[in-house]
Amino acid sequence: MTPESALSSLIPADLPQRRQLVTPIPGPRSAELAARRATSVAAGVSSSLPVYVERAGGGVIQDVDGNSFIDLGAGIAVTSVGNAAPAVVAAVARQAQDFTHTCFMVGPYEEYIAVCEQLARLTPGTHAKRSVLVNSGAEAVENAVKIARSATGRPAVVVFDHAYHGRTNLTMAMTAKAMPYKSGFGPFAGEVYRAPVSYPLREAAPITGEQAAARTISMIEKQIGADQVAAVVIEPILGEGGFIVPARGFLPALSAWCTANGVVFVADEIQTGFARTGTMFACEDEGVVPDLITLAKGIGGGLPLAAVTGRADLMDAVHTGGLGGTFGGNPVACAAALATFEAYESADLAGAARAIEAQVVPRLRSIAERAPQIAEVRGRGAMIAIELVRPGTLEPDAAEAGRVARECAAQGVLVLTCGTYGNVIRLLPPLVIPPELLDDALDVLESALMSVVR
Ligand code: PLZ
Repeated sequence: MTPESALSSLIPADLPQRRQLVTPIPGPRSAELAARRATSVAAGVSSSLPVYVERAGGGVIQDVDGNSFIDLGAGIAVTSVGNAAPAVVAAVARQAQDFTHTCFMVGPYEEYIAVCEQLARLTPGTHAKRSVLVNSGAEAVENAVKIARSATGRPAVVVFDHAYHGRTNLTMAMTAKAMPYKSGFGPFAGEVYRAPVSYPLREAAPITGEQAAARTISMIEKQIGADQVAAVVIEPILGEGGFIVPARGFLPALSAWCTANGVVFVADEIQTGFARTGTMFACEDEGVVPDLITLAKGIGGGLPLAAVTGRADLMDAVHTGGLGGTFGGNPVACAAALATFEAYESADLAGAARAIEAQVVPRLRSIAERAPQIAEVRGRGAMIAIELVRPGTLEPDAAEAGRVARECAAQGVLVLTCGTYGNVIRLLPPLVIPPELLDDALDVLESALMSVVR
């Protein structure tokens, strides 16, 4: 199979790849479900789309009223191989027939081992590696911290401004943004220290990546002490914080400092990983080889699975029985992951991500020349952001981001927002999205950005 035919085989054949609205948004069935939801689902859980999903595949989400939306969110960077990708569906069905669960800590099975072998092969670096499989991104980050502390005997964890690492107690402490993630949920875990990152658009004066790293390192040395630091945990492109791409040189300098000081460098590639940024992992862009890498989202074609993969000496420093969990490395999720890994390579989805960048970024840059509220278009591969401000300033405009997202949804295009200031539109399409469909979505996004009813 050529990469092109491998790619099109990931799209369910009977789901038309088009945008089509056949009812008002939300339609009557969605409105009914919204009413049921109000009396059964906790109010703390929110949703971006006002409609309820019936099917999804390729670049399309179909709702319960028969409306078809273009999916520029991929379930927050999860369904990179496409939703209900036929190869993944078949692997899931096969595994579910054999057995759905034994618990790897009770009755181990081959699929778990095969996933760990593939992760060792796919992640940066040729050193000996080990993996542990868990259920969610937050759980992977928690385990990376446990492993780093156990291996180094040190307490401190360094995280960054604008970081997002999850919603569990330890990862809330590691996440930067108070609302909605932390407010009212404290007290938080101790020994978590926040350092400045490199955010080129918002530096007081232009500085290089190396200079930004020196600023970070100086803060760590003065306020924590290098010999107290177990791990530095960083997203190579900061996701929820606004798709912030650190200046070139920042990550390599930070990683080199970690190596020189016996600090475990943890790349949180939960959002950036698995071909999303045009390479299998975002770290590869600058040749950074992390000691540990946290993985989730794109790992399993939509099934819940996550992992910590890293240096064998660090991973194996933990005592027997120190890592685990009932569902971690569930066999159905592992089967899905194995089919998903196959798809990334046979369909060259990293190449597809680069093609998406080539299609989207020049178009957005040309819109930016005409839309004064766009401060910056940035990102890599199929992880692309538009940061919105009050024209002529750098003052974040969250209301404008919300307006654009709502207007897109009303026209049948799902776009997500993000950012510490809530003022960033982010594009995370499935990597299998057909180019014509993506063009149609960009037309809608352009008219939403240009229809300034401000
Ligand atoms: N690390 C880098 O992006 C999840 C969060 C959505 P979980 N990001 C989406 C929300 O509002 O909850 C994420 C991430 C990075 C860790 C996580 C956490 O992954 O699988 O959501 O626990």
